[in-house]
Amino acid sequence: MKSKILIIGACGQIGSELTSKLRQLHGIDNVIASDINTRNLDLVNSGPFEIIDAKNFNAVKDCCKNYNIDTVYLMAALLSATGEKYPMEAWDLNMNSLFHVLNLAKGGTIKKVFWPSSIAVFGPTTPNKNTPQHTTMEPTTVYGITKQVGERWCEYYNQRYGVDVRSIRYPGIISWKTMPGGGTTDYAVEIYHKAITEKKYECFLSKETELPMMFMEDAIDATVGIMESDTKKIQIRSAYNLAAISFTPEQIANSIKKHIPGFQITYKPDFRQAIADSWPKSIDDSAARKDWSWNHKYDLEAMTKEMILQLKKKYN
Ligand code: AKB
Repeated sequence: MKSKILIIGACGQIGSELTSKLRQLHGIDNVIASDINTRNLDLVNSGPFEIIDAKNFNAVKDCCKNYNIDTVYLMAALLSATGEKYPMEAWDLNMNSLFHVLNLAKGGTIKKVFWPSSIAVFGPTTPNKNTPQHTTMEPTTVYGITKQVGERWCEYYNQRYGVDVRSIRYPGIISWKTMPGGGTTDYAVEIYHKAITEKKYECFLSKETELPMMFMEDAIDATVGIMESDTKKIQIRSAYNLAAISFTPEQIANSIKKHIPGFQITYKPDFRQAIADSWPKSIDDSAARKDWSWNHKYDLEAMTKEMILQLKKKYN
């Protein structure tokens, strides 16, 4: 039997591409996209769409019942930089939306949940090179706190109530279709757009700030991969470390210069520098590779080639 899927936060950076992929796999009418507004019209017009506030339990429940939903991907969240500006809103959205879907799964309305965690669960006391799956986690951002607490709740609902919840710790995600919003890793998307449109970019992180990153196609493969794996393979019910590439602003700029020789980068670190400094430089994701055969395809050079190719078409 085909899954009936609800994506909450479908207009966002990952949600929009996840919706397209799941519609290819499961059929347009089996994937219901939802968001708090209709800001992404291409997405809204591409199949069934509902306006849902993820904080509203009854709205989420009614939608699940009306469409006979069995699987929910909860992609709505306030990210690290926005979360620092609106701490209570970040806590409210990130935690309550998670409780809503976990409780719908606990009550039997839905069967399976995907909830994204993040490298933001780690903090300054975490070993920052090849960060292990199980390690010290003392996040310094509100976003990181919500993700760390969320992981504990996911594991609790799985162990105590048998809820089939699956999660990965996304690094920064780079894509050309939809812009990210409110994250610390957003520079790695903005830089490509500015390289094409202005041949220059002022980076809000310092040139040597190394962070874990991933091309969108790999992130979507990982998301679908963990959700479609046999449940016995999912040994970790908090969230899996996930990695592909790590680079600094200087390294990504050098990779862009191979395609746009006149490109210039300058550096003006702001409040996001402290957030980036508290996160790992690289991640050990061997558990995900072993348990459910995760593998990435894109390195920095392959990603830059694709980003520049697609963005040139878009801006032309
Ligand atoms: C952010 O920068 O806040 C996000 C993340 C790493 O979770 N992209």
